[in-house]
Amino acid sequence: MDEVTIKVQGMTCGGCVRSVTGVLKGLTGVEDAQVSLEAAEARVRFDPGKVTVDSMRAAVEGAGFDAPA
Ligand code: 9UX
Repeated sequence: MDEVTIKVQGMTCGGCVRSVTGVLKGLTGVEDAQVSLEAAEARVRFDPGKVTVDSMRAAVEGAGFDAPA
């Protein structure tokens, strides 16, 4: 299992945090996601054989937030 921290910009309340958490945890291969509003980032534990960091960023962006590299 790998771990990565990705930037997540545009979250403004706890609902946003729940949305981003759900989107990340909904990806096959994502084991856990801890999203911080204050830090504007998500720490994700994942199986690199099943999911890529790029696909995590794409999923976050698809939910309406920014996930810069
Ligand atoms: Mo809060 Mo975020 O009312 O998508 S849920 S701003």
